[in-house]
Amino acid sequence: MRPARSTVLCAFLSASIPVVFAANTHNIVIDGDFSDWATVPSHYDPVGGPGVLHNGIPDTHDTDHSGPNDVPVYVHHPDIDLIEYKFTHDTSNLYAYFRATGVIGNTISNSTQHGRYYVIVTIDVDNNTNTGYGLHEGGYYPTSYGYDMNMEFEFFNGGPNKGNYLNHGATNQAQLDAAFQDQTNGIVRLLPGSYYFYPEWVWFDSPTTGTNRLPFPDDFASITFVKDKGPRYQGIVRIALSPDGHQAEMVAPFRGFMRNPSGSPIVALRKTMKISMSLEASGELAPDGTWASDTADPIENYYLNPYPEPGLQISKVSPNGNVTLSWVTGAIGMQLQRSWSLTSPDWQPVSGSTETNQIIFAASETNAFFRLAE
Ligand SMILES: [Ca+2]
Ligand SMILES: [Ca+2]
Ligand SMILES: [Ca+2]
Repeated sequence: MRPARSTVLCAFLSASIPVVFAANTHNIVIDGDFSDWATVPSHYDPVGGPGVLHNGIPDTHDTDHSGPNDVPVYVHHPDIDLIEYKFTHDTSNLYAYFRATGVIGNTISNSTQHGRYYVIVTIDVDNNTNTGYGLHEGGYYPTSYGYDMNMEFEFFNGGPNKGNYLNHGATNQAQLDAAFQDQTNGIVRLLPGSYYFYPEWVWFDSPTTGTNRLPFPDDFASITFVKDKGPRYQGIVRIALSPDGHQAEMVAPFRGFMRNPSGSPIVALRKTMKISMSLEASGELAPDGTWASDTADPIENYYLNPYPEPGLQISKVSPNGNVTLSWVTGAIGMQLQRSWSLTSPDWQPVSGSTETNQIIFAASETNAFFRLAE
C-alpha cells in the first residue's frame, strides 16, 4: 500500500441555515475560575469614558430615556462599563461571561443607602422581533428588538440577592395577570411585550422551596415570583465573580425558561436565539449619583448546537495502509461526510458514522475531503 499523499481534511461544521452561528457546547463551572472560558469566542464593547460612543450612544449612560431614537446622557460609572462578553451553553444550561472596567455587583450598604446592581442577559428566545420588547423601553441603548425573556442576577444592599428568570410578554395589566397565571403552571407564552409589565421568578429544583409547585413533568420543582430589592433567594440561576470583581460567570438552566402551551421547552438544543447583555447599577457609587447602564451589541442567530467542538483529526497512514478519522466522544452523533471534490462538492454520508467517533479507511491515491455535520 502506498500512502494517501493528498488526502485532505476539511473539518468545519455545516449548519442547516447558512447565516446561523453554530455555537458549540462548552463545559463551564460557576466557580470564579475563568479558565473554562478560554475557548469560548469573545465579543467586545468599548471602554467607556467621556466622549466614547457606541453606535452613536454614550457607552455608559443614564437610564432615564425610553424612546427608540433617544440619545441618553453619558454617566461615568466604571462598575457597569462592560468591555468583554461571551455566551455559551451545554446540553441543559445557558452560560454568560462579563468583564467590566470596574467591580461587577458592587453595591453600597449603610443605614440610609441600599445600592442595586443588575447583571442582565435578555434573550429573543424565538428569534422573532414581533414578540418580546425593545431594549430602549428599559433605558438600554443601543436598542434592538424582540426580547422575550431574561436570565439575570441582582445584587442589593452590599451582596448577592437573587438570580431569576423574567418574561416580557405583556403590554397591559390584564395580559400581565394572564402571564402570572400561566407561569404558575410552568407555561410561558411568547407574545408582544413591554418593558413595563414583567413577571420574574426564581426556580428551585425542589417541590417545596418555592411558593408554587409546578405541574408534571416539572413537579420536582417550584417557583417563587420575586420583585427587585425583595428577599434573598438562591435558585438555579447562579453567578460567580473573579477575586478582583472584574469578571463574572453566570448560569441559567434551560428548564427555568419554562414551556410553551404545548409543553415544549422554550429554550432547547437546536433552537436559534438573539442575546443581549447589559450591566446596570444604581447611582450611589457613581460620581454624579445617577443610575447607569451599558449594553453590548447583540449576539445574533446564536444556534444551540448539541455538540462540542468536534476536533476532527486524521491519522498518518498505518503500516497496514489505513488512515483513521476520529473526533471527540462528545461529538458522537455528528455525521462524517465525504466529497471527492471541493470544486463541485457532493457531500455523502459515511455509513455508520453517527454511532461512533472513529472511522478507518484504506488509503488510496484518490483525493477525498471530509467534514462533520450535525
Ligand atoms: Ca468557571
Ligand atoms: Ca463599555
Ligand atoms: Ca421574540
